[in-house]
Amino acid sequence: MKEYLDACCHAARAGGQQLEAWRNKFTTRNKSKNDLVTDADFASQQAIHDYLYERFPDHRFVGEENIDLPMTGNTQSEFLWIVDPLDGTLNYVHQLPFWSVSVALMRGEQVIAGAVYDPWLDELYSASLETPAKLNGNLLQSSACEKIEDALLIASLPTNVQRDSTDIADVVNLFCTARSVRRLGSAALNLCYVAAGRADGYWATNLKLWDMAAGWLIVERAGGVVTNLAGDPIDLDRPALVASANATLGKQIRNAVNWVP
Ligand code: 2AM
Ligand code: CA
Repeated sequence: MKEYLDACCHAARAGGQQLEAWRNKFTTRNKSKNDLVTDADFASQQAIHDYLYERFPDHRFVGEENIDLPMTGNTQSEFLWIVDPLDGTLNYVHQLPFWSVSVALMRGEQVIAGAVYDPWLDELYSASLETPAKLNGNLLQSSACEKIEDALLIASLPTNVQRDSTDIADVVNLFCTARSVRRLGSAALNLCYVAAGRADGYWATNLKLWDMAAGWLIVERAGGVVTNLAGDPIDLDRPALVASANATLGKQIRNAVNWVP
């Protein structure tokens, strides 16, 4: 396991180096309205892939950016690397310092190791099934907050959120129930902030696996709880989640977003 965790950390840093290198020269294009991708996303994914391919040529690889890479062709291995080479591209493009690289390794249906790297602050979050969550080598512990009225929460909304959607109704109810709510722009880092006790909970309805695989394990290994909106295990095909510092708070967040006006 140690070599896998070590590889997650190295790969995330390798991606982060590319993001730093491209920070003042990238070009941007729209994948769809308000959904951006830059040269930096691709350079980071390539660097992560090349590093992992050298160490684990038989493993499988899925990254957010669709490029043809040797590891993506391997359908045999039970090991699957799941990579978001730049989580928070919109922030990156606007030079708002809240973006990250997320690298996770799944064996079968289980995430066994993960790392999230924030190049701006040089903060590396990591965890494995056999290792507690750490930030730059220091142990992480989620917060002790058990009351939603005392909680600082983070929420994510879909890229082109609709005015009359349940997402908007739910986030309004969170605003009226929690101490406050932030929308920060990188799901992977949001999860790490719950693990670190910088936020007490995080709610998102429709993430992608690469947004949350590493952060999910990091929250759980820091003592936090991650469930779907019903309090059950997450559906990996369509991850909607509540991550919370503890189960007591998680239930209150779920109640708030399942609220019917
Ligand atoms: P937000 O946190 O600013 O709302 C993950 O890469 C980021 O993409 C999320 O942090 C979120 O930004 C945004 N995002 C895009 N589509 C989303 C969706 N359907 N559900 C949740 N977050 C989404
Ligand atoms: Ca991304």
